[in-house]
Amino acid sequence: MNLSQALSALFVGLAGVHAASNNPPPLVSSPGDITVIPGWSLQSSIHAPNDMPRLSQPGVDVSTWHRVGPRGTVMAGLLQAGVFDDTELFYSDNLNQLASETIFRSPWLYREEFTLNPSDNQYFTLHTHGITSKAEIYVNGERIATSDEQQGSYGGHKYNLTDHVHDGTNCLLIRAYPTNYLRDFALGFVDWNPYPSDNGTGVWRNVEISQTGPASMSPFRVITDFTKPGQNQKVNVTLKTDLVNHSQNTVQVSVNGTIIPPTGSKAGPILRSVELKPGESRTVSVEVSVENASIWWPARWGAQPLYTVQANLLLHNKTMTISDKTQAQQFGIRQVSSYVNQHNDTAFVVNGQQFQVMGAGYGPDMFMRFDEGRVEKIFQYMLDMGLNTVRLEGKQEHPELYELADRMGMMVLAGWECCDKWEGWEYNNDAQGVKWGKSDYPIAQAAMLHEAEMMQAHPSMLGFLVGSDYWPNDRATEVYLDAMKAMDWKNPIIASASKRGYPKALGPSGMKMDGPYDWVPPNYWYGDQEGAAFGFGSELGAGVGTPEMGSLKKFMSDSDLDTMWKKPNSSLFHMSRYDSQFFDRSIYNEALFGRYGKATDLEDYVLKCQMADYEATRAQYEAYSAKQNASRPATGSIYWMLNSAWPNLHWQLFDYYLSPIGAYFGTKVGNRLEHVAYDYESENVWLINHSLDLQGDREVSIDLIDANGKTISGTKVKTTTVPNSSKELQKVTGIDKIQDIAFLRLVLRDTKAKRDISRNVYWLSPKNDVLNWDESTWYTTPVTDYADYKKLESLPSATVKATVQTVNAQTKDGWTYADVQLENKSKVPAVFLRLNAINSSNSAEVTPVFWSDNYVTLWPNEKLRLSVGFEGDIKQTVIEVSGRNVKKQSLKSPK
Ligand SMILES: *[C@@H]1O[C@H](CO)[C@@H](O)[C@H](O)[C@H]1NC(C)=O
Ligand SMILES: *[C@@H]1O[C@H](CO)[C@@H](O)[C@H](O)[C@H]1NC(C)=O
Ligand SMILES: *[C@@H]1O[C@H](CO)[C@@H](O)[C@H](O)[C@H]1NC(C)=O
Ligand SMILES: *[C@@H]1O[C@H](CO)[C@@H](O)[C@H](O)[C@H]1NC(C)=O
Ligand SMILES: *[C@@H]1O[C@H](CO)[C@@H](O)[C@H](O)[C@H]1NC(C)=O
Ligand SMILES: *[C@@H]1O[C@H](CO)[C@@H](O)[C@H](O)[C@H]1NC(C)=O
Ligand SMILES: *[C@@H]1O[C@H](CO)[C@@H](O)[C@H](O)[C@H]1NC(C)=O
Ligand SMILES: *[C@@H]1O[C@H](CO)[C@@H](O)[C@H](O)[C@H]1NC(C)=O
Ligand SMILES: CC(=O)N[C@H]1CO[C@H](CO)[C@@H](O)[C@@H]1O
Repeated sequence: MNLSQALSALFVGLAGVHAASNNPPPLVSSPGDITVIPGWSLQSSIHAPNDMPRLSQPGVDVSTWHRVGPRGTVMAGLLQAGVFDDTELFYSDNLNQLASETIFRSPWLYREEFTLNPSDNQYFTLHTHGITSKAEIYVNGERIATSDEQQGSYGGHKYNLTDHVHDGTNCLLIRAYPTNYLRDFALGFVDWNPYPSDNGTGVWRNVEISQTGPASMSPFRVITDFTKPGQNQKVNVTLKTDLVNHSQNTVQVSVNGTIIPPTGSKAGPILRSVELKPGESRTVSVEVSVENASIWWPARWGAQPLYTVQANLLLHNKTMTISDKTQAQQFGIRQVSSYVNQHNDTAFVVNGQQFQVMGAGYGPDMFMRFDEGRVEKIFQYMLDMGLNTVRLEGKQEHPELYELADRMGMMVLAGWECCDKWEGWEYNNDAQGVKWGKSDYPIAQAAMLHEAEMMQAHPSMLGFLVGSDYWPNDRATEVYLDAMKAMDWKNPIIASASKRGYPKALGPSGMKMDGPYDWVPPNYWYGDQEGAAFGFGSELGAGVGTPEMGSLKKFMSDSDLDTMWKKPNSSLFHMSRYDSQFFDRSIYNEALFGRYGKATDLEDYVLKCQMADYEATRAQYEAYSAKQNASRPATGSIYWMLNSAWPNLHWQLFDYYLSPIGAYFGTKVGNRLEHVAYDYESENVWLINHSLDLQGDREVSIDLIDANGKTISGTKVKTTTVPNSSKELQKVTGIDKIQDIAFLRLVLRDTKAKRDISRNVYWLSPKNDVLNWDESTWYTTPVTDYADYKKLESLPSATVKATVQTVNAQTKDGWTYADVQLENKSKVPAVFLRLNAINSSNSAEVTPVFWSDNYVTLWPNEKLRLSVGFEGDIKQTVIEVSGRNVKKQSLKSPK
């Protein structure tokens, strides 16, 4: 279907009323049941009658409406229903064709019928978790919520359905109002990408119906008194739940539950009896003693043991009937705290250890489609790159994200989004968000209560930022803090992601937001200003993340691709939004051509981009790693950004199709657990250790050669490494002797285990980039003289022998693991070798794909073995190898 056909498909009408068909099984049938509305019929209010009471009666024929899943924005629904196709929408500037569609400026209806069998003493509740931007809710012809009550993308509410439901078919109708990011508490993209055509309007999160007896209970909030690991640790776990009496009588109830501990740990029972008077709501605390507590750690530092708690609320009548129950909830035992150090920088502590945040900023899908499997792959990529924290800037997604993070050991820095309505403060003149009025505070309160409840028990929570670019005013801060307190929030609460100001009640944020967001050279990170490696950088990076050719061709037309390299200052639809600073690649391209030479064709351009991107992310993470215990420590770095909401040209470490790129492997090298890094500014070598337990003797080899493979210098240094710290080793000799270009190889070796731990090659220019710090802007620091890598264009060519070895093909889970042996058969270095696994049936890159290393540079006659893992069959996979000065070859898999 092309776009104009798709648009006319939006204009589908409404037929008459028809009799209700056979009743399916009831949605909920026993006390304690809670069920997600399984799907919706979706229609624009323009194409439906305006009579909501009638439309929300069972029996209306909506068979011509779009059938969509349980949660999804309007666009997500239309994509799911096949009205649009994202391959087509994302191609070139096709999305622009929807920009002026008036259909997105009117409300949309989500309607569903379902069966219930209410009986005496049974109570029904509707649970919302946020509807964008706001909604009226109707049940069986009656309005149960106004759009003043049900407001905001994070407004989670409970509505009492008891008097509104009946035996047989019931109907729920939601009228969701269009969204304006400046006016509504929604999920905006600011300058990340073009806005989704519907601004995210709709029932983007699940809606649930629950049934209880006379008394109900809330999910548990979990508090532990754990501070630091010790032996046979005894930990007190406090479980809190809110009980409500729905009946006209005094009821005697018991909270009766169990904790299932991980192996080796033991937890007491949960038992507590209380009397609830008529009209009473009360919070009950149960303290449970846990012996041999299993401690939860971030991925790199240990395991992720999880405890599961589940309880029933029993009525004390003769049969001890269940009145309500909690769903199984996971929690972990660990402690997280933060402090502002003497430099006014925030630092985090996890289980008593200094925790340097190495993170990146998360982008949800542009249409808020949530695929848990995709998020899992994204987190796997993060762990593979050595990242330990994901920052969600107002994109808190769904409970599944936190459960994944708990299981995978990924720390989460959640928080509210910048700009837009969320930061409509009197003192914020940088953004256009409508200033807050009296009616906004209850919306913010509901949002904070709901998100805090969802996140509270998760061990993966590192903190919550109640502001991003700007801090909340005192009144909003009080609203947020009261809500956090009500939800027993024990993790750090931080005023904002910048140092612009702070509310008294919270104190300084200790996080800097001084850029860069656009290109800066590698030596920038070793400076002592702006975003350089000191303190906590809450969102920063050299703006890189260019996809490789295979991905580019999926979303860029030939003319878009021509524009990208032939008109370096032109705007591009697949960069940031049109009104942002980042709509073109002019700063990046000027540096790229200035340092690597003008692009001669598209392939040459993309290859140069990969080198520049690799260099950029490696330097950022290496510098932050190197300075982790400097006199002014680098306490954290959040790369801007991790991934993109749609196929994008920058601000990402892998592309929308999950293809790892130059920026990915630069990050992966820069974050290695143990590593040696070159300091572009001081010309020193740094020894880095991010582990808590690796220590002892190490040997570092430092070798510098020229383009012909001739040695400029070679040194071996003996040293010892200490956990969770870095130190300067010594200066690289011979940098001053570089003629046109040189390659520096650093190898870190564990001499006892006779094993190379880290191996890494830099290309170095006879002159360094020169920064003009005084002319820094919020997004970059200009460069007055560029490093010169132009010699890379005329390197003597190298021959590399490459073979696929040791194949563990198609293991039980369908994954293939293989090694690729590379051998440089030349006397000159083989530079920037890229290995790519291609599916031979469709010529597409296999993703996700996990390479131990990539974009590697080999010394003359050097051998290097890389490993790869991917889902698929090696027999249908071709491994391609190419390089800056190496001809492309395709490897056949061994028989
Ligand atoms: C989306 O929000 C922006 C403000 O951020 C507004 O200008 C635009 O009109 C909105 N689009 C729709 C379809 O409502
Ligand atoms: C843990 O709980 C027990 C029983 O309530 C109490 O005696 C003990 O003091 C608590 N331990 C700590 C460290 O609070
Ligand atoms: C819900 O409505 C029923 C019926 O009117 C009432 O008995 C019950 O107390 C209400 N529940 C709450 C939590 O207000
Ligand atoms: C609590 O539940 C367990 C089963 O999960 C049951 O064996 C026990 O008798 C219950 N306790 C009370 C007081 O009802
Ligand atoms: C705790 O662990 C120790 C050592 O493994 C063991 O001897 C002891 O029995 C355990 N205690 C409990 C309550 O499981
Ligand atoms: C106990 O209470 C439940 C819920 O109100 C009711 O259905 C059940 O009949 C009661 N049982 C007895 C023995 O009173
Ligand atoms: C830290 O901030 C406080 C004010 O919040 C200021 O007085 C102090 O000088 C700052 N310290 C440093 C080292 O910048
Ligand atoms: C292109 O952009 C760069 C970087 O912003 C700038 O220095 C240069 O003058 C621009 N060139 C043209 C022709 O506009
Ligand atoms: C008789 C009576 O007051 N029952 C109360 C039990 O609790 C619910 C919820 O708080 C009230 O709505 C009822 O009025």
